[in-house]
Amino acid sequence: MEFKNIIVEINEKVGVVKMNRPDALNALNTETLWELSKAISHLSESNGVRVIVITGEGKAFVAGADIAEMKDMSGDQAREFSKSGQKVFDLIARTEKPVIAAVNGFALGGGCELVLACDIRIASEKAKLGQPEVNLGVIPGFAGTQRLSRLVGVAKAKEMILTGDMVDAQTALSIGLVNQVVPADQLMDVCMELANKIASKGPVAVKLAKRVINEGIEARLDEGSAYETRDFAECFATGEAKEGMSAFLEKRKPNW
Ligand code: CO8
Repeated sequence: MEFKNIIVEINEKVGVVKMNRPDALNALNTETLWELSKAISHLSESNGVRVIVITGEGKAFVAGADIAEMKDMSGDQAREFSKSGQKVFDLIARTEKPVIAAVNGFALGGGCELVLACDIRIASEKAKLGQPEVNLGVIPGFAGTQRLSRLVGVAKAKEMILTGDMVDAQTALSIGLVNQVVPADQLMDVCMELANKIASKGPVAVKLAKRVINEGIEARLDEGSAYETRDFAECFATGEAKEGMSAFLEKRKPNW
């Protein structure tokens, strides 16, 4: 697919989305958000693609929502912009395919919120993450107040959001904001290896595992456990469980 502000490539079973507005540090304007939404929908519907990786061109992953575009917004326009960004990030969080954030540099404001919407976060040692909105007289608007506290806990989320301070990659790792920190020149290799590993697993199982974990975060333990039972049974209903277990017993690779 051809876009102006992002590049989409498919490498076998992995779809790669590269945010590509480096002159504005990949800031999210309305057009870029729309393109991101189209790219994620396209990759979600592409049968061969099993995992999606999102990264950024240049020194930023995404340095936030586009400040130049937001500056003169009215309250109503800001409400709509917030809603449309949340919709795109919900699409990422809810797509059946796992999404890996390859955080190559600055992930600030809406960029940090984009990272939060992904399933797994791998950071370059050069990455810096933060919610600096209070420096601009605003608060996070793409669900950062909600996803950051769910991921790192209320105390750390409040510290980051109320001070607007960025954290470096090692600090992000220590508070659970990213899963792993790697040298900058190895970031994409590590992310592609991880993506290919997940892509080699049972596709229905991977899809259902993501879904049930997401549902469980919002639910009581007994409700979440019931969702797990539902999806455990579904693995058997699709025949994937039979193939996986047969392959194990026959000492061969499964044919998904
Ligand atoms: N929006 C627009 N342009 C940007 C942004 C941005 N978020 N970030 C950087 N740029 C532009 C700069 O203006 C500059 O443009 P130019 O070359 O034309 O002057 C270019 O990118 C390069 O940036 P810098 O020269 O500043 O690069 P530095 O290496 O000196 O600094 C920083 C890098 C520290 C990342 C710095 O650019 C910075 O602080 N950027 C802003 C970060 C920020 O505050 N992000 C949060 C934005 S608010 C937000 O994301 C809210 C999300 C929810 C919205 C809800 C809607 C209502």
